[in-house]
Amino acid sequence: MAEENPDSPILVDHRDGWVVLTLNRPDRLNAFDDAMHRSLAAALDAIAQDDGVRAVLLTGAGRGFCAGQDLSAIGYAPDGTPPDLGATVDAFYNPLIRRLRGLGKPVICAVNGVAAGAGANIALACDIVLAARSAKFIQAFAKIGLVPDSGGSFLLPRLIGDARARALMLLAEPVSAEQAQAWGMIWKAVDDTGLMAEAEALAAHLATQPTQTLALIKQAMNASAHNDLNIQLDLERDLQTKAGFTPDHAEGVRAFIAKRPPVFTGKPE
Ligand code: T3D
Repeated sequence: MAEENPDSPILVDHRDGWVVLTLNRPDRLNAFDDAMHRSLAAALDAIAQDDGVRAVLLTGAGRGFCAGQDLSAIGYAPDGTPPDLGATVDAFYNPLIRRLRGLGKPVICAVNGVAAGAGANIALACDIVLAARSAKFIQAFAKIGLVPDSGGSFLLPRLIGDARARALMLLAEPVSAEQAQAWGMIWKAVDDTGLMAEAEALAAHLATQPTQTLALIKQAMNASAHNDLNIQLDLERDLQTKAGFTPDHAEGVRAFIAKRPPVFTGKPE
């Protein structure tokens, strides 16, 4: 998985039990071309298989987080015939959102600068989103005659309500990090200079927590978006059954009784 090349579109930096993934096309505000998609998919798949990685931090190089699709990489035919954009969504954006939501480890997003188009929605698909105070989120799609993708039309109304989501998508107006926090769109706006330290501390903390249980919590939260209460209650029972059999649950209870901090392994057994 290691990608040491500083020119790689995705930088993979292994820390103690967690990984920093950096979108690395700063000249284009980290807009996605196919190579960056492939590199990120490979990194996430490797992380999914690696029991030693218990949390992920996603961020961007340079002054932007991600400007969505690289508009210069959309392949128009020499005669001007437009490409099938749905094919790109199918091949890259949808699998990316599914990878992020389905990864059995928490994904923190440190939005270090502008997050536009698919870049905004990729951030929203992460589990905990911190943003630099100077960052902004833009549902930029309508400005170029496109519809929100990468889960935006699903995630955004659930985060901030229909009225705000609808207006943001129709108007393509930017939302500041502070407004995003106030609306419940993200976890926290953070001073620019403190963003990475705070995000790294969060990732390091999560990497010491009961990883199997965190995966089950993600599962519950993902399902809650579409389940009714009765179905969700049944799901909670099933997930609690699984959590109850994890060694980290036993350790958590032992540590509580002994009045000492727990030492979670994150292992299934
Ligand atoms: O199949 C499919 O492709 C469908 C999928 C679609 C998913 C999408 O994400 S569609 C939405 C695509 N993204 C956008 O429409 C956003 C375009 N970018 C902007 O509106 C602005 O760049 C920003 C608001 C994000 C930032 O503005 P600003 O003034 O801070 O920076 P800038 O000067 O516009 O950009 C800096 C450089 O990055 C500039 O290059 P240059 O002039 O220095 O050589 C600019 O061209 C480049 N850049 C920014 N965004 C993109 C980009 N290059 C290619 N693609 C971009 N999306």
